[in-house]
Amino acid sequence: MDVVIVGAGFAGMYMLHSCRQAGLSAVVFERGGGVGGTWYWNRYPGARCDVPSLEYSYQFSEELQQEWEWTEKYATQPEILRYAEHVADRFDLKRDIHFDALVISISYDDDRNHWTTTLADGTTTTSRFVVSAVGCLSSANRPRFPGDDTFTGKIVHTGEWPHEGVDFAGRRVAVIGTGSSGIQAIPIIAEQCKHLTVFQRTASYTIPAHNAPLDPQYVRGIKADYATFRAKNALTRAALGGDTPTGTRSASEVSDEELDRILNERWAKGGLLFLGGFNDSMVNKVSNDRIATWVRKKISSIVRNPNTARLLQPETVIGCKRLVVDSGYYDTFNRPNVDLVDVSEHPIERFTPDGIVVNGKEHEVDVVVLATGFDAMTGSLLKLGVTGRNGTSLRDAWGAGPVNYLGLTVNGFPNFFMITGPGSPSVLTNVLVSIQHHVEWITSTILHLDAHGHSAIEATETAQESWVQHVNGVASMTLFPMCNSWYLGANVPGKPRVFMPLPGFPDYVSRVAKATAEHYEGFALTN
Ligand code: N01
Repeated sequence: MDVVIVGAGFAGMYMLHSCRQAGLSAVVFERGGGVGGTWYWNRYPGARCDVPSLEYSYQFSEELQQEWEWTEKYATQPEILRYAEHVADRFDLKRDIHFDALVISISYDDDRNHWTTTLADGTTTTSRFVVSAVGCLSSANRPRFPGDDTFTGKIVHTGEWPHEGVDFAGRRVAVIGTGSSGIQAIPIIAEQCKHLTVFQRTASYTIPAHNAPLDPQYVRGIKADYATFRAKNALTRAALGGDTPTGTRSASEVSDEELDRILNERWAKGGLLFLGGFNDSMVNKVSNDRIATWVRKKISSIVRNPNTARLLQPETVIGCKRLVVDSGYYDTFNRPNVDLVDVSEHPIERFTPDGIVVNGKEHEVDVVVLATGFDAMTGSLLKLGVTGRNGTSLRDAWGAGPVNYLGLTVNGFPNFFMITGPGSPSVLTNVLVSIQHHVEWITSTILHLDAHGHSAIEATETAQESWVQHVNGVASMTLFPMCNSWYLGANVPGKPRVFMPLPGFPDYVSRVAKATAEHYEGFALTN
């Protein structure tokens, strides 16, 4: 094979298509039973994308983007999975995808300059190139609790949701975790179950989605010139929302009335662009504090029980953990069948056969939903068992945190590429846009190597050292590192604390273009 691709989510699917278009032989190994990646696994009730569907979609085929009809502003998980299936069928991708194919090791052979990928069933495949398309949020973080093996009810994780679904009717349910997954699932589970207890360690800031069916006239308008719509989005820092310009003023300078007016407008519009009402929300602590205070007041105006309202008000910088986009989350705590248990000071002590004990009190439940997130950005990559030159493992090379150049290649791992790897904007963008950028760069780089008689490419040590410094430098100019987020690896005990994604898509794209134009500056190309 020319290329082995790991993962058949949106990154792996497009990588396969792009390889074929370029005349390269390629095969995909996917641990799941179908395409769709994160949308294949995350089938929990309420799962929905927080990027508008007209943006969270491929743009490599004009026919595809014209023919596919999204029904809602924010697409549900089933609809996105149908879209992934449609793309796989339309471009006949499945004939080169092996499903239920768990990769257990990927080893570089120094003498032959090729990679051997081994599956759990012992099958091996050799290839000139390997592309990791494993996704940034695909390795479930499943904390263990004392006694959890004695619990007689059901325990499910949002990121590994049972395909047959979970019947909550008449059941007492616990949700542990209040990030995006928990916050999406909680309102729906509350409607379906007898009683819901939410165990919250850290409150999140969440902004209403104001989801609605898509207006056909609006869709026609976008489709009439989809290219311009896409181009505008790609020029924004997060590669999304080009039609909603960022405010030009500092939140620290406007009057209380003006602040209130702008934030009310953004709240009414809803979604991830809430912080874009001002030009310094994520770089100026004074501005950020004013916005955070406004949101806290908003929460207390919605939640009727003052103690619950107080607990739901986050104390952290707003936006340093990913903002959540919800449908009816705060209002759910006004329901008589929903309780909030604060586990910040008194963590979950243990599970019993019948429930969960916190601060000496047992909460009896039948089902526990772990909405406890992911070993983000590096978890799935490191599970691949990648071994590069001289038998060095990626796990060892990244012992102190991920080190690479442009988030694409690693020194000592020739011809191994990552799509949306750590060190690239990835999770701080509309990831479909980042995926397209990486896929197209990888394919054109392979073609460049072949055209110029090079057999291998990898990052130089110097380039990757300065790239890591660059990523840290950019992150430290923002408020992102100010709380314990998964961006920093802080949610997984023992994980090195390094800010992994790079803020700012357009600047990143120009840096990649410049390095490429300057004869692949920062990469070593060998004959
Ligand atoms: O995971 P999270 P997620 N005891 O890590 C808590 C994307 N996504 O799956 O904050 C008690 O955000 C943990 O508490 P704390 C999106 O990028 C997108 O919700 O660590 N609690 C936290 O509250 C998102 O950011 C979409 O103190 C424990 C929660 O579990 C990312 O995925 C939908 C605990 C985990 O929150 C991850 O979101 C869903 C413990 N031992 C996800 N361990 C959309 O597109 C962890 N927690 C809309």
